Amino acid sequence: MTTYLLPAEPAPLVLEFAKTALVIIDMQRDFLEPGGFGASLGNDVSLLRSAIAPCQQLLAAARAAKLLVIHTREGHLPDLSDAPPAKIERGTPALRIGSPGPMGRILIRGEPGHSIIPELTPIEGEIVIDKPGKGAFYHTDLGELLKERKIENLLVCGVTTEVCVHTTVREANDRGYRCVVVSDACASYFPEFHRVAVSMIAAQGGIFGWVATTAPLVNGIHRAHHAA
Ligand code: TIU
Repeated sequence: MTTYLLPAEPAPLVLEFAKTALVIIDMQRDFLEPGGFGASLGNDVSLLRSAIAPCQQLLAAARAAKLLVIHTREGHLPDLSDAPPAKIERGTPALRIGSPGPMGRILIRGEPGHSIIPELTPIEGEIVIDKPGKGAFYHTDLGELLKERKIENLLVCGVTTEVCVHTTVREANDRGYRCVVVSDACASYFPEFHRVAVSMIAAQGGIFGWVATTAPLVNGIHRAHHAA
């Protein structure tokens, strides 16, 4: 493994892949398929599907190059003890977190809707972080895990751009990680929010991190891997 100068906004970024992890945020059936949490909030879940193929390409490249891969899942314990009442109370009562739906209880760990979509199913050796919040650091062991592995850079993709991707990147940025948001590998139920959320990352000299696209990143991972 070696380094690669990634074309990115607001400026190119030197990536040392041995210190870099791919973080795939919440690519779960609950957000991407009909009948889950995303749909219960009134969203058109088909809008998230554009992120699937780019996430698959990033995942394939990361696996080939043996990069650390982390998948996250948003969800709650069956007894809802980790779900703040303020989070549950929102929305139509029949469609709230914990209510039964076509993919099992909405946003509950262990239910069919909570699982990662089949296109991106984790394989052995990949880390799956279950998180009760929007950010992947809140009430999880992600921080310790990244420290143990001496990770400095996070390549972040998944859904949704302005909610769980943004919250995670903000948390990571404050913890000192260089975050690269892979714009075409993220998606939102609101295309305008996606566009603005991506702009916010790289604005002000990269106030939260960097923005790149899948193709040069995948090329860079392959090139660095074959040069090593
Ligand atoms: N509603 C929405 O856009 N997102 C979430 O509730 N969670 C995640 O982004 N994963």
